[in-house]
Amino acid sequence: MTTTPTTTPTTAPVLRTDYQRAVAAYWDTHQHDDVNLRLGDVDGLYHHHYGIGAYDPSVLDGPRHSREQRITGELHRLESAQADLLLDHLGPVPPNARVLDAGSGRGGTSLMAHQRFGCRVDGVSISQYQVGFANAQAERRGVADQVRFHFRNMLDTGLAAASLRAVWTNETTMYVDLHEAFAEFARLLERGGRYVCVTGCSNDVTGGRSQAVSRIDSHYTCNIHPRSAYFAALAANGLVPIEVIDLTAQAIPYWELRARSALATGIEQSFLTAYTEGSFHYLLIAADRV
Ligand code: GPP
Ligand code: MG
Repeated sequence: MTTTPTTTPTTAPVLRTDYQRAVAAYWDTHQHDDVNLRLGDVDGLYHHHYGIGAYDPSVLDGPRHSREQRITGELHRLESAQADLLLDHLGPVPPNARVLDAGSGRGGTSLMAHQRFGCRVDGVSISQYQVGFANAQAERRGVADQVRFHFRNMLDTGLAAASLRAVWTNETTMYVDLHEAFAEFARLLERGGRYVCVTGCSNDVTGGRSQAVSRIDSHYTCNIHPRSAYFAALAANGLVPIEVIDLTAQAIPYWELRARSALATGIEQSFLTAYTEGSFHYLLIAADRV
């Protein structure tokens, strides 16, 4: 782990609950996940989130021997488009600002943020494997002095209060209690700082958790929250939404293309069912710290 002058040592262990230990074990042992490694190999940005936007149908045509390569490139393009959209909503981030990627995975979104803003980026993850992988990517790109990944819990980052211009979570809030997470993000953000959340959430209107949503939870060892829980927890923690975008329709083509790829993992149909039946939404929420 990289230590920095702005992360203070905490005495509390990073992993505090059996659930957190199970989640860390899941990511620590997912080291040969082809769907994420093959996509990341395209340009060295390794993501752990899904894609948005229409795919180019021509990738399904043409020579058979290069079909998978075309699909892989297209899935990766859609995942990077998702990260770009998230970064579009961080507001102005000057090069001397600091930002946090809460649940930073293999580092893709953090590296894109540094590329775009030239600012200092810290990422935290409870998977030591992911932290090591992401720091190696920052080294390879020659930005390890500006983009650093830490084995830390997003609920207790050890970063200084009011030190950050922006915080984001890119499909990671389904692993945490929203009140605990948003309390920590509110502590870290300067007044007027921006929090951006991209997440899948269940639909309060259709009632309890659908079978498709339950399958997604069990596939990833996560706990998808209802839509209402996000807005209640934001409001309770001084985070005031400025924009909410329902990305559900834009999320579907990625899953349709992925279902036709040799990299499909078996969870594709659950996302397609959940999105099309309306029991699950894919949202971007941008909120300001007041
Ligand atoms: C993708 O990770 C994201 C999660 C596991 C969190 C769950 C997200 C929801 C919107 C419910 P990944 O890129 O490692 O998944 P996969 O291996 O399936 O591509
Ligand atoms: Mg993935």
